[in-house]
Amino acid sequence: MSNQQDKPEQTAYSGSAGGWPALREVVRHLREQEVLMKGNKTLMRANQPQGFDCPGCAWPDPKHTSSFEFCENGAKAVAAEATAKRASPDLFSQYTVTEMLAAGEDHWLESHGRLTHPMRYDAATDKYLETTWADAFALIAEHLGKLDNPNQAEFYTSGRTSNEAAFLYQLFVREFGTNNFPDCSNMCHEATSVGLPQSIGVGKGTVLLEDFEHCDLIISVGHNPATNHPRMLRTLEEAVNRGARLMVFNPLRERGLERYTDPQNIKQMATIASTVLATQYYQVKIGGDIAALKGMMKCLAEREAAAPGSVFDQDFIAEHTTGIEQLLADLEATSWQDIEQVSGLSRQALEEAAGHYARAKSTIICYGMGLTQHYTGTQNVQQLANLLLLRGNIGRLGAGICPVRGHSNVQGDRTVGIAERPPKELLDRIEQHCGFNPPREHGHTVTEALKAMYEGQSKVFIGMGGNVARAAQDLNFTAQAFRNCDLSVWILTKPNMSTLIHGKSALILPALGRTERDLQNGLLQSITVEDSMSMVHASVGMNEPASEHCRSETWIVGEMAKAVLPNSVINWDELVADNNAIRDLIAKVVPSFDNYNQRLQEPGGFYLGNTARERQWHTPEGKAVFKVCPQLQHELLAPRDGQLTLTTARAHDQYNTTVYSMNDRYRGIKNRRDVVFLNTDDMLARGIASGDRVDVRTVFEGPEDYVLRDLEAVGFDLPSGCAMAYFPEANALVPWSHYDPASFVASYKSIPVTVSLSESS
Ligand SMILES: Nc1nc2c(c(=O)[nH]1)N[C@H]1C(S)=C(S)[C@@H](COP(=O)(O)OP(=O)(O)OC[C@H]3O[C@@H](n4cnc5c(=O)[nH]c(N)nc54)[C@H](O)[C@@H]3O)O[C@H]1N2
Ligand SMILES: Nc1nc2c(c(=O)[nH]1)N[C@H]1C(S)=C(S)[C@@H](COP(=O)(O)OP(=O)(O)OC[C@H]3O[C@@H](n4cnc5c(=O)[nH]c(N)nc54)[C@H](O)[C@@H]3O)O[C@H]1N2
Ligand SMILES: [Mo]
Repeated sequence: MSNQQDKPEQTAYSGSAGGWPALREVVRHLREQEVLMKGNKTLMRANQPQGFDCPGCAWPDPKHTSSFEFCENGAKAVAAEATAKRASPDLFSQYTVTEMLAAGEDHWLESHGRLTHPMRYDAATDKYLETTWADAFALIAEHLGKLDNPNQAEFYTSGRTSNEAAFLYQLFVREFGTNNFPDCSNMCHEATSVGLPQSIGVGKGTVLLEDFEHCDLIISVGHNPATNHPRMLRTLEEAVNRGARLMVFNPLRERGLERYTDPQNIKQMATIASTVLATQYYQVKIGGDIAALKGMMKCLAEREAAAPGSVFDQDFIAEHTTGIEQLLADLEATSWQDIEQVSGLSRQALEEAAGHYARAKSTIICYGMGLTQHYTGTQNVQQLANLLLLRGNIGRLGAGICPVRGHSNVQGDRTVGIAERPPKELLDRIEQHCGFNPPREHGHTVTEALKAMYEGQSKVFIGMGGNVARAAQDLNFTAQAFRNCDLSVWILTKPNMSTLIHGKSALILPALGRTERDLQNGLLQSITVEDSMSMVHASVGMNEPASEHCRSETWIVGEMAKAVLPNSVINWDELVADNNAIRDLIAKVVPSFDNYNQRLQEPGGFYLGNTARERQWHTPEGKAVFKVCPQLQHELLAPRDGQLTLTTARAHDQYNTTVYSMNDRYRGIKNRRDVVFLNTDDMLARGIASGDRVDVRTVFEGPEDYVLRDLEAVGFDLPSGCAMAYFPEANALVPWSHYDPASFVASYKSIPVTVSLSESS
């Protein structure tokens, strides 16, 4: 037991983000994956005009022409794919699936490296056995053919899939007859895709990189670029060096947002200098963003009322927006007491933030998962739009909204048709150009797909990349959902836990990665991707494939389609033989892709455009809309005795469910992930000292007990009432039913919990 008198210590990291430690880590990871020579050459080609798009994040590159645009975590993503290690049939012959499950985590499983052969689950031996592609497709055709209704199958996509493969996939699935496209963005930026169209008529970011050269304020809400988008730090640094402010809203004091040393800046590296990034840092309470944003808007409204025209852009509001009266009435009705209590920020702090915003000529708001993964994720996003609209900060140089996307092509996949609620225009164009009538009925998001599988309504799951059994909420519910399936299929580069939590029949199919050469009929193929700022560019892999049996995702979809739809109206062989042919078809079907192949020749690719950036508002009202959100937070998060709100986030050494190592450098954590970060006053109140073992239990009214036992308590700089644990381990704490009803994104970042000393300690 701890000594109740002493306040527990806080863990912290004193260095800057980037710098020498980042370079050392790159070398260590390359060595660990046994790819030093090959990896170095591979890295030289990342995000280069003739190279491949980095499979890390979706942050754009300056025209794809800079000398060496890669980063520590991009390098790790490349090394993970270019690894010399192999998860061959030997691995699967050594263990039963039950033994592998017991050995227990993705880190161990993925450390075996790249998949080399198609594998089929054999129930008699409880092992995955080598199979052929032909037999695998026959099994898929048999199961899909048996269904009473095409809506009994789920077709998942994780966001690394290229535009070409994603387009073919949606074509196949729609010809098969369903819009069941659960997608990683359903766990990610779906709140953006649902919320922004209602506010500004488009579900994507409105800024381009050049806007960062002209803004004078950047507001960063709920994202951690030093870990998840390291290349973005250079953009932020350049803006700050130019004199722009960086104002951060984040419950955790994230070191990477405070100080940065650019590993590609020789002078900074030599002098161990660093740039102070965040000029203001507001440690908002978890789930307190609506309150903070409404607090800022309330201040602005008060100033505007005192001196009309001094704060709001009245001309813009009059010409381009609707709903200002309702917004002002709602702000008036919201009390300072509630705002302060829910946000955890004082009125004075919010006045200060509002003052900086009111003085800034042009403001960009960047945001990530800290904002979207809440019960109120969609409304959170809409409050950002409100704040920007008040000062006309959408649709002019140096201003706009910047959702920082996750997977490197998650935005592109959606654009080319991976959509469970597809736009009518897309379906009409498929009907017109592809020769079949696509289904019009809406399909399932991840949350809905899991329920359908759990209840036995959906019987087949096919995953194009990803690791849903770990990434989705409610690990037990999700596991049962997969086990209830008649067939589960994973098309992957590496084995992961989802392959072990399988249907009655199961397949693992090995895909080529983006760094690898894709030859079709002897011709080298390029693929294309869309970054966070709607720039589309080509990517060409040049590494030797991990195995002769690894196939491109386009080939896999084409062969699957031929097996499942023998009377298909699509000429799959012609499309699969040449990605240019796929792009020609995309150009006909997907708006804004005219002359796709020609436009790819432009240096850095081409811009898809954004109507809100042009101040054209494709909302039902024909204007940008101030969306009112009367409640400040979900009622489950209201303060109750002893209850804390837990958020989940990524450590520095992981890519989603792929854990590279057990370290989290910028938060001072080494060699472990079984931790929970706590406020030191909250620890003191519970008699918990740093290093004590604690149990974290979800406050949940229902038969299940959602609990993580024996985590190590770590004192950290975060507001009282708040706690943080790592994704994906903490998904065990998120009940299935805890999601935003508008976007279906699970509330991964606001889980009501109690924390107490471990029963076992
Ligand atoms: N190296 C690496 N790169 C990645 C990924 C990866 O795993 N590793 N994942 C990719 C993917 S798919 C995505 S979506 C992105 C994710 O990138 P991020 O959006 O940065 O994701 P998280 O690590 O989940 O971190 C979210 C941040 O939100 C803060 N936060 C938590 N709760 C709240 C809250 O209530 N309010 C506010 N204001 N902030 C909060 C946390 O403290 C944390 O700093 O990165 C992409 N890039
Ligand atoms: N608690 C909590 N849960 C979360 C989140 C959170 O912040 N907190 N974040 C959510 C978010 S933002 C996301 S995007 C999801 C991520 O969910 P997913 O996208 O489903 O998960 P990943 O871990 O990115 O998928 C990793 C697997 O993809 C495969 N893979 C990698 N590259 C390729 C490729 O090029 N082709 C193919 N076919 N396969 C490939 C590898 O085999 C690897 O095992 O998780 C969500 N879950
Ligand atoms: Mo994501």
